[in-house]
Amino acid sequence: MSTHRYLIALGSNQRHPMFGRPRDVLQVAIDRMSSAVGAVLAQSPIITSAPIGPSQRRYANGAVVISTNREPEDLLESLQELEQVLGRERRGQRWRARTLDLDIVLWCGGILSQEHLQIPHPAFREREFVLGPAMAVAAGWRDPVTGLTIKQLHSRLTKPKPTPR
Ligand code: A4P
Ligand code: MG
Repeated sequence: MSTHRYLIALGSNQRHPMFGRPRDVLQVAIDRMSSAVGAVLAQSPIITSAPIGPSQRRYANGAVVISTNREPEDLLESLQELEQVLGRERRGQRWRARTLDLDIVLWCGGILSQEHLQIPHPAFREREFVLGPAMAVAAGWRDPVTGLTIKQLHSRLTKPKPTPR
């Protein structure tokens, strides 16, 4: 059985009745990941970010690099179980407020394109709330699609655009 490395993005913008504030929910999720899924090799600081999309509440976001023998589909299943255990209701509209969202951003195996799972995560290059925390744990990790590192993707996203004359 081989070992895989993954970059996982975490987000929460709703309190959990037992675990508390969004940032506390993320910490519980990270602790559970390390006992139920695989070793957490690096953990970013947890940031607060303005919501993208219809939800009004601010998010707590973070990122981890994990090492596990789970294949991508198995990992997605475990992460979805964890989302459910920590209180996410999988009904209603997309992008509603949620206690926990776990996305697989990158995988050491490169590109995976399946109906229910795309790696790299299709939207991560445009999201500062993913690239910011990811910088802290995987700055040199190269996106297999663009060939750019997380650090390069982050500066591409955040550097001011030249104003047209
Ligand atoms: N899926 C496909 N590829 C992946 C992958 N690489 N990792 C599928 C995880 N899941 C993947 O996801 C829907 C389906 O995507 C899954 O069943 C899986 O088969 P979901 O988590 O149920 O739905 P969602 O989270 O509502 O949709 P999505 O597209 O994951 O939303 P995002 O992209 O996660 O965006 N603003 C801030 N500041 N911070 C945030 O964290 N998050 C969102 C949600 C919007 N705005 C935000 C934030
Ligand atoms: Mg998601």
